[in-house]
Amino acid sequence: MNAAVLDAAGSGFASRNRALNEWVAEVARLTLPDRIHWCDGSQAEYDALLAQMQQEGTLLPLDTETHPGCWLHRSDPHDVARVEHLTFVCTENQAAAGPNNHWMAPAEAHARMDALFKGCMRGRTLYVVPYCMGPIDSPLARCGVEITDSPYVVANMRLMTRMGAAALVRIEEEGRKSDATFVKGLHSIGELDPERRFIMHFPEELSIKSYGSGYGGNALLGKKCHALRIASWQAQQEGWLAEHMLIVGIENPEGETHYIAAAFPSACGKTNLAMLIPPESYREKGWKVWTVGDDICWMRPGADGRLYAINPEAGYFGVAPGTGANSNANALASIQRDTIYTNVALTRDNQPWWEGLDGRVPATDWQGKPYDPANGPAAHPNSRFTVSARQCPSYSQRAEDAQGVPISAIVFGGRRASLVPLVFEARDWTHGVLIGAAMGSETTAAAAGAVGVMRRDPMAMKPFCGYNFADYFSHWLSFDQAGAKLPKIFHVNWFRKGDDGKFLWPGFGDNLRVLEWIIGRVKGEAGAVETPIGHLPAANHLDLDGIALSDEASAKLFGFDPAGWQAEFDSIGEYLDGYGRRMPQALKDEQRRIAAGLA
Ligand code: O2Y
Ligand code: MN
Repeated sequence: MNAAVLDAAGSGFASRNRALNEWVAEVARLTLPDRIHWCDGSQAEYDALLAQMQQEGTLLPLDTETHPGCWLHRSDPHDVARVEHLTFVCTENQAAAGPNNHWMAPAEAHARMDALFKGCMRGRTLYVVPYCMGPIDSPLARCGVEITDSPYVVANMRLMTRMGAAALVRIEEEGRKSDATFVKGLHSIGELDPERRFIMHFPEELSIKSYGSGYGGNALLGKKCHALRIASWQAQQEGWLAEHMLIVGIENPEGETHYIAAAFPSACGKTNLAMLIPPESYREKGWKVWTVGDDICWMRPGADGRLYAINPEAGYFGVAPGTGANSNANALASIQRDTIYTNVALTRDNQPWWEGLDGRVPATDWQGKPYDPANGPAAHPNSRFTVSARQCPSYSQRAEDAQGVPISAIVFGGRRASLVPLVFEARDWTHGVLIGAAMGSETTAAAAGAVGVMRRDPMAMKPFCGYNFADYFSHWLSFDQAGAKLPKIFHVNWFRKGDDGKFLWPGFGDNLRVLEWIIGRVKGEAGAVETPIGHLPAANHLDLDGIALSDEASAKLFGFDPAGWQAEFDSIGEYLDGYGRRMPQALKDEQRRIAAGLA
């Protein structure tokens, strides 16, 4: 280790948490950075990082008149999405990780990663990034520290989490009460070589090691790695739920707000639903929508038996393409200032651009080349904006509530072109857990790999559950206890297509019509038809005033096809059997009961 590191790790700034100091020193000895910087999360620090990246040419300022405080980062063209095939859960016992995860023995994973990390920060700064997932004063929140050599990651972590001095104080206070409880995340961009890239999780050690990617979920370790993979493990041990869900508050004209948590696979419209703008007729009546979170939800039972939820994040890492005035005006309004854009295109006058943004044309594509439609889309399909949640016009003040918001309904959903109706309701909690476990969806650009292929994605957690899905389903079932006042569970599908291949449901703001029915069911006021797959609304149970649905659309959105569902339940049965004897019997029984009802 060189003198500068010895000085910084040994006698420079250090926290009052010994475990943290020792870990930073140990990482410095391994990675050999030139400098160590402990992040305080201040505006001055953020501004200095941005200026440094501008000087290095890794961050380009955008038009300061139209987009003040906005920047463009272009990632390596081979580093543009999460890499599920390089993402591992490393538990002592392979069965604990389950068939839903890639597994490696912890000793082997550490050895491989430490070989990659050896000396990798020479010539670089090692940033120590303390962060809190959730409101700083919340008993539901959990802390972590990410060590990274990427200033881009530091800047994004400041937007996405409560990062800096306040988080460090909480880590120090918790450290006084017990052993180190913070999650340790070690990250280096390495050489950005896809052949030398791994994202390893060690749930038993509450730690993460990520090497070789600077992009999104691979590098911002507070997000998918901590808040979902590690947190889902912690949640199982501590009796709560860490879920891939948005949280939205729906305020009716009487001023009553119901909070809904909804799980959709990546890039299936969670951000749009979380920031929904009601149709004009609903706005006139006084309906309002409040955004608590757009991607991750931590829930636990409160003293009254209801589930209470927080959004562990403080910002949005949203998909840019498709974000427009019609699809998500709130997101668009949020990202006019103080936003980091990644892999979007540029207009001639240096404004960000992507497919689905009206009014302007791209001049430069996401790789910085002159735009030529022959080379594909101008913006990368997984290009992103990072912005503080507080900039969203529909931001809910309850997002800061330390106790969380009470959840009235849980909604599962997928991208299904056929079979699955617009909405249906589970008969009870066990049936709802089966609906979540059986969720299927057509894949999107949010992860590397083929797009448009149907895969089962239970509770939208396939890439994110830090342990065996069979145990995860058991954990979900365990919430159904005496005294529990659990939310009702629903399934939605905004993506049903007609024979002409076009979407049958208008989606976006009109999805509020479905949420109104859901809230009506929660309150015992809305009607439904009983079927073997659950309670379905008939078309006249929803407020469809102002939208014209064809006969085909009504039949497919509100109907159910027994033969098609029989085949679907056979496939669900096979899927559950894939988890062997660990799969809870209650879920298998539920599948068999419904399959028998369909036969
Ligand atoms: O790392 C990426 O490519 C983005 S993944 C992501 C980012 C924000 C919210 N959700 C997701 C996801 O894949 O679910
Ligand atoms: Mn997500």
